[in-house]
Amino acid sequence: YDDGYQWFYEGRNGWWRYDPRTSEDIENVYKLKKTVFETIICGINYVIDLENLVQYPKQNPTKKRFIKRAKNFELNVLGEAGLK
Ligand code: V3L
Repeated sequence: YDDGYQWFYEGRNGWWRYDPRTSEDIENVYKLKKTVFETIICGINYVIDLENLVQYPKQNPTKKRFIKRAKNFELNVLGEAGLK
């Protein structure tokens, strides 16, 4: 069922919602209590680290962004996957 929780990643002035497929993948991994997994976003391999609540491109671990699990209304949402 859908409990309304979604996943967000950090922008400069707020939070972007992940695309629905990636958000669902993260939620499933979160519920399995797994900590780290990899996924492809826009053709780029990202590491999603649910222990430290960050994502980063596998090839560039310095480019970390915070990620967050929340309901839409709890955050200032900038848009979805870069689209306003
Ligand atoms: N989903 C979609 N695009 C992403 C994601 C993701 N999970 N992670 C990174 N990118 P990096 P402001 C973001 C994009 O972290 O003005 C936003 O979606 C990322 O896009 O070095 O700072 C906006 O489109 C960036 O273009 O791998 O809030 C844009 O930044 C690129 O991948 C500006 O947002 C490199 O990010």
